[in-house]
Amino acid sequence: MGLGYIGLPTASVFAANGFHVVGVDVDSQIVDVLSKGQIHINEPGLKTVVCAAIQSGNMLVRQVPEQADVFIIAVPTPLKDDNSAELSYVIQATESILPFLQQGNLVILESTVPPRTTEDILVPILQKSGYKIGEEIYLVHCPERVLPGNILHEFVSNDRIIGGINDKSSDKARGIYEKVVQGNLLITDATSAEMAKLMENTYRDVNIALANEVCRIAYDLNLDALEIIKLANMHPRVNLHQPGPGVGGHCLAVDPWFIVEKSNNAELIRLSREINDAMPNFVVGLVKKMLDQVVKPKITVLGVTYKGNVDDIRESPATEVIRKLKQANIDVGIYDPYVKNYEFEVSNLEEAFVASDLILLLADHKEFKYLSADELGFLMRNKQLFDTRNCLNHSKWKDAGFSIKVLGKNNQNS
Ligand code: SAJ
Repeated sequence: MGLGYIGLPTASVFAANGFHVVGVDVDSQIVDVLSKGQIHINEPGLKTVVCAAIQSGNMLVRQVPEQADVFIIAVPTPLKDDNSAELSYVIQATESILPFLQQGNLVILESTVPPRTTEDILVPILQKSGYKIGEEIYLVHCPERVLPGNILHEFVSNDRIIGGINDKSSDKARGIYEKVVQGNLLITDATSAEMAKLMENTYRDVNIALANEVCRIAYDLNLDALEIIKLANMHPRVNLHQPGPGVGGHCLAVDPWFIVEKSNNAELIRLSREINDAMPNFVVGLVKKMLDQVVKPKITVLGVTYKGNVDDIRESPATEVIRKLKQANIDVGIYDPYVKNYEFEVSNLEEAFVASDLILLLADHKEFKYLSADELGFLMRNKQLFDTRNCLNHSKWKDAGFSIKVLGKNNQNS
């Protein structure tokens, strides 16, 4: 149920391992695209696995569910405006399988959800089938843990948490996942599985907030935050993450709020979210300083996705950065080879760079390493580069006459 970033790889990997899979998505366009042998997601290797699954006959795509032994729910759980979880897709998907449930079926919730969702929301919905949940219908939360950009590998090799509403449910789910997962299968209860999943991304979000705070403190103290983080990380038990223009994507920027929603004690978790959400504004402040001598400035934004080498713009900090630049009457040209449909116009390389006063790199796509500093500098009015991901070869850009700023490296020209 759900053929998105998680559901589609999940469906096709099960099909590749000999399962008969019916991939269901309510979006008719997605079903059309997949039926034609195309895919709607940019993920390395995925197209090959999906095409093979469909051609082998092991995978069908449909808009409505049908009878099965196992139902896997992998639909989105976005944030509502008040930062609580929007569970309507999970609820609709669960309700839609009710007419097809048969005794002995296993229902697996893979979507990331606030703690207690499986017990408090899914159990009552499934009870409407008339079956005893846990005795006649089995139910587990088995959170996905794969990294966008490396999904197919991690799906098979990562350890997997299986949280059953009872032992029988966990045993059933273990029997399914052990056929495709090479990592360990970690058995627990449903609510612990929900909370453990959220803590994985919360750990990362809090750690990045700490790195972003070091970055901001370093500006106060005239220090190089990247050097400080590098030195601190030489200690065997320290692993500070990297500062950046903000934390995006559908995981780190969202999941910690699911804990905040459920407990007033989630103070550090809430503050970390706020620190990371403030980074776009911090970056825009630095950009304005770099342009304070320029009349009617134009900026070239390189990369608008939430991280490099993916096409995903969900919760991307770039959107907030661009919005704030435009509010400050700064003309913005955007170049991103991964993105076509975006709320702001994405240009070709030349249009994005012509008469520009500053390059602002926000996502570290691998293609950016091969840009010609000389040719692009020739198009620009002022040659300034602000690399917020510390990912370009700065000496190449410096040789082409650019002045360089790296987020966290304070004012020094490196
Ligand atoms: N980021 C930083 N500094 C860093 C690392 C990341 O600013 O040092 C930013 C990135 O630029 C991006 C955001 O954080 O905007 C999130 O990127 P990410 O690569 O950390 O994670 P995701 O969201 O692509 O995938 C995460 C993964 N979780 C963990 O590594 C704990 C993945 O394994 C999960 O399956 C996924 O969330 C998910 O679906 O929950």
